[in-house]
Amino acid sequence: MTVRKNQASLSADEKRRFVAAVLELKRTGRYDAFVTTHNAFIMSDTDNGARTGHRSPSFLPWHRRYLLEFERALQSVDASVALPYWDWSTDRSPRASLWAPDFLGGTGRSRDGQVTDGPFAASAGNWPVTVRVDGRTFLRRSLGGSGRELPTRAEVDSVLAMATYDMPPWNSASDGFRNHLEGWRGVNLHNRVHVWVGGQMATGVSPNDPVFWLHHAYVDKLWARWQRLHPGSAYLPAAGTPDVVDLGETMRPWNDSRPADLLDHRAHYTFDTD
Ligand code: CU1
Ligand code: CU1
Repeated sequence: MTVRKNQASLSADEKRRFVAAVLELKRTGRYDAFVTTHNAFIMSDTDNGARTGHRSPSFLPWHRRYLLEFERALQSVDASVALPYWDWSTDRSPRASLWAPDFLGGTGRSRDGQVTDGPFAASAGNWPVTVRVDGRTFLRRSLGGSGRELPTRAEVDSVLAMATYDMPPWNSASDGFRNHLEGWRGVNLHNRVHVWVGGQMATGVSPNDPVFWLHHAYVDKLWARWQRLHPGSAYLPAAGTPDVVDLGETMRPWNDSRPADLLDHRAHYTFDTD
């Protein structure tokens, strides 16, 4: 059984194995296929059209399935690997061990944002950014450079307290848990973390930065915590809503996956702590 652990508690060997599996997927081209898929959904997910991955109720189940696909790919390289999660409400500093050279490497240099240490630095030679939105072929970051702080525990709790999953107009203007977690309204949790990291993370090709997976693994964990806090609250909408994925509708690009199939993460993995 896959157990997803807090990245701050990984052993040196667990970090090494995670990084090695990521680099192997990159070497074979499988990694870049994930980046391409994500950017295609970012481009097509709009507030007034068909929307699946973002700005819509299926933001959470879509990314849950997307992470599962990536985790299975990692496990095809090394069966011992699981996705770690980054609790950004606790590990809030660019000096956190997450950003050390033995794991993800640190922030980018001031001149051009280029990450210069760790396994994903351009100088290490194993991380050419090929699926990109501009000409720059190196991983970029500007940790905290946006001038905003990462979300606090109190801000996380304020969003977890919202009892309704989602509501009309089922997009970036909605009230409710999903949209406050996604970050288009209110204190802004998920979107703000993308902006805090900066570089590719602030774009549609955000999975070019491996921290994408650790960020979304934590967003996914917050969904599971919300479900436990609100046992009477269901995924919405239930049925009959144009342009968005209802509870029982299949989700692109997978034709075998409905939100209803993804509500219980325990069928696939558990977390080290609740
Ligand atoms: Cu996304
Ligand atoms: Cu995201």
